[in-house]
Amino acid sequence: MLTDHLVESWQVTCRGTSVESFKLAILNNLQYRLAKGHQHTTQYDLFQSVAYAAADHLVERWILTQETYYREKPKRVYYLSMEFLMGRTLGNCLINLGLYDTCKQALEELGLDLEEMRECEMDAGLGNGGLGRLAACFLDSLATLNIPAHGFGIRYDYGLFNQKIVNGRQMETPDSWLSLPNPWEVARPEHVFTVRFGGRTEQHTERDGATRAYWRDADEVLAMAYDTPVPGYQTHNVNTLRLWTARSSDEFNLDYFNHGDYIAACEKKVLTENITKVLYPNDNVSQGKALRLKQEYFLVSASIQDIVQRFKGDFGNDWSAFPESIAIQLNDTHPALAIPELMRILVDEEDLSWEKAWAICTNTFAYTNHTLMPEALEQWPVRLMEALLPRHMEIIYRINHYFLKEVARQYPGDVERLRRLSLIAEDGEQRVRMAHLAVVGSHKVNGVAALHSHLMRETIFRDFAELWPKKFTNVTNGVTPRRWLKKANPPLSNLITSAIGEEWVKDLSRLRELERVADDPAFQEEWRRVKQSCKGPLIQLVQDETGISISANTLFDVQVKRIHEYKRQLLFALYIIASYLRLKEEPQVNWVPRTFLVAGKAAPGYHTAKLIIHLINRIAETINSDRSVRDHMRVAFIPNYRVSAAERIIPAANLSEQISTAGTEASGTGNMKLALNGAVTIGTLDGANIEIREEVGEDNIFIFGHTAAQIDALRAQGYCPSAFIESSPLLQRVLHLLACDFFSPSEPGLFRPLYDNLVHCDYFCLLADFADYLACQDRVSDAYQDVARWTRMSILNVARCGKFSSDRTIAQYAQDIWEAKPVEVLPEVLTSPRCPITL
Ligand code: 26Q
Repeated sequence: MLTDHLVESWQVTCRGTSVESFKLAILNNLQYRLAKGHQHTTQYDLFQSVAYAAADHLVERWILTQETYYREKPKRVYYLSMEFLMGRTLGNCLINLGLYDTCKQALEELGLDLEEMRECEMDAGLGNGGLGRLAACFLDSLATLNIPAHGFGIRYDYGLFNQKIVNGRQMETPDSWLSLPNPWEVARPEHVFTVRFGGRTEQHTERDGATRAYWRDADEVLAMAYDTPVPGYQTHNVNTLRLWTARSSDEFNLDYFNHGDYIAACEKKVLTENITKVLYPNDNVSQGKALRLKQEYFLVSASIQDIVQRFKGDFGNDWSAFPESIAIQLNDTHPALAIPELMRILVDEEDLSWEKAWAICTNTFAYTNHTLMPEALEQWPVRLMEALLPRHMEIIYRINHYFLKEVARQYPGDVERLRRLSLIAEDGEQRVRMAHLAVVGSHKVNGVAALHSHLMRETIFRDFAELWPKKFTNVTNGVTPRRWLKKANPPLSNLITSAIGEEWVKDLSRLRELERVADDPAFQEEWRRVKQSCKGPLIQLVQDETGISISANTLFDVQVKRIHEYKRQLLFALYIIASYLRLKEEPQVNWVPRTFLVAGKAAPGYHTAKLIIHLINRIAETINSDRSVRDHMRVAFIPNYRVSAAERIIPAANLSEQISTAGTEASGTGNMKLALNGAVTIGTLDGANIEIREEVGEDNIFIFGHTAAQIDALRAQGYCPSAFIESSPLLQRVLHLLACDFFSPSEPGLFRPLYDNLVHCDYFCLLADFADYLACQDRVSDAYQDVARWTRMSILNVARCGKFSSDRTIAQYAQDIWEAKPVEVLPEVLTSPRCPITL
């Protein structure tokens, strides 16, 4: 009976892709899911109704996808990440389903506006920056390429903080993104795993003579799953992002309840659930906080248990099938405890020999490194590990023992090498080197851009690369063209499609066909009109958020990314000050009016980064209120940079600032998004900038500054900024303005730390690159004045950045690292369910 009805409802909903049925679905949701009539309906109610209507379309495909994977038992990819920076979902979901126009029209007929509705959606900001957004782009590409994949992460109650600017300073407020219902997630209370912390270990010799380890007296926390569907573009495959939330377990509190201490029981419950309360807001810095370690293990333990359970459902105890049917990718070292966790389950719980278990592990895991910055490399105190994860610490010691034994065999007597390679750092407090654990426990280790992968082999993993040269590889990052061009920039997408068709959305290399029209005056004219039209929404955003008016008839010079010294927002600020000085002193005939736009969050405890934000805001105030220059330049710091803001800022940019000290930015992905939207890059030879130059050609990018090798040499000679200061009178005057409180007259000494740092240390070599940067900016201005030349550059940037699609990146991971193949969910199966439900 139920089966018949399900089939019937299936067919009804399947047919429901008309405007009429979409309208009906929206109204049904409003009434029956949200219990709202015509009165008291909020914008968010309407958004939810639309979101549910869209999500309902995903559900059939989602179920079918999971059934297909279950039936065909292909190799599955699990992407473990502490961060998934998804942003908003509605627009993307409608685009991937091919229902955008249907939905738009349905809403229009109801007197509603889809754009307005989309603005109601909260960003899912469960990430800091590049690493988290990369994970989100990868999910989109995995689904689009029909690869059976799951994302595993944490469902933080609070994502990355919201940034407010108060009197020029960054203030943080909590991001309570779940305060309103999230229509995309499905709670799975039946999918819970117990995660343990603390306690002690015991070893027992069993009757058969084997010793076995037991982990006793641990505290227990439950991990409960929330699933979000991840649709591919123009495919029926819908993958899953599974996020874990911490719930206290009853057993755990029983003691207190039995003793009648209700409040203590509740306190313990609250403490337990703190594990998934908040995302740590550090980007590229590892703070050794115990709660962060707990979060990492919580993600790892729940995910590995889930993976093993599903494996056993599919293959029983045929453990040899494990690495053939499962690939686990570690997004940096944050989930590296997955290695000892899988060892623990296989050896302690499933009774496998150490050797067998180890072979399974190393053939299953692969590790992506995202940074060479020493302060970002995770090292956890052994003392903390022993207290929190006593059994894992033993396993790590044992891994290290066998590993160092092998090293000693290959390099007899080389004690220094053993010290360098060890999983345990012994200088000062003993610490576990998570990167070493990840390298030893994986069969592949990749960097995220060619230069970064090269430097990785030469620096932090030099000894490992000598030991296992074939383990190390490069997979250059990419971004999803669905979100970062089709969705973020409809005017440009439409123009591109009108010129070359829409194949580019799934095969970004097709953008090359634009080269044909790069010099066509009529096409150029259209291109400029479209680029110009993208500025409107950004102008509005800047006005609303900062009160600053900016003009579309200026060059939009944009630096958007996390605020970090190595990214050198301060160098951008110095250039803005220099431009101001030059304009005031010799009103220049060929100055191109510019709007300088900066956005990005500073980690709350990172004082220098916060001071840089403050400086940029003070520079903005000074310049924007100076009548003699304000028609030639404006400056704005756009608060609360996040995915949805990026989608508005990036399409409007003319110039993309990618000016990190060479050798510090692993890849960058904002550089790719901006180039894909027709911004021309000014940048150093760092990260993926190098590959962008290779693709777009030297004539279509502005490169300046010392190379990574030159920076190295500079530092080796004992870099001293004074020589660079002495040789540039302009630089001296710029620095003087910083030192003499020109931008902080009412707060003397405010920016002195920035000045002192530059003049005395300048670790990131801003002053060494200053002169070349300015000269390069002058070349930019010249190029921009030649309208046809600039337009051609803009078109060629788009035409030639097909390489930077995350589809290409994922295809490479699938082939070189995971050996995973696509499994296409067939649409004809959708219309005739062949899986009768038996009750
Ligand atoms: C570690 C331990 C404790 C607390 C926080 C952290 C932590 C959190 C986030 C360490 C690092 C990160 C983020 C790193 C990151 O975003 N790296 C960026 O990754 C991008 C994708 O590969 C690259 O494009 C960027 O170049 C790189 O900076």
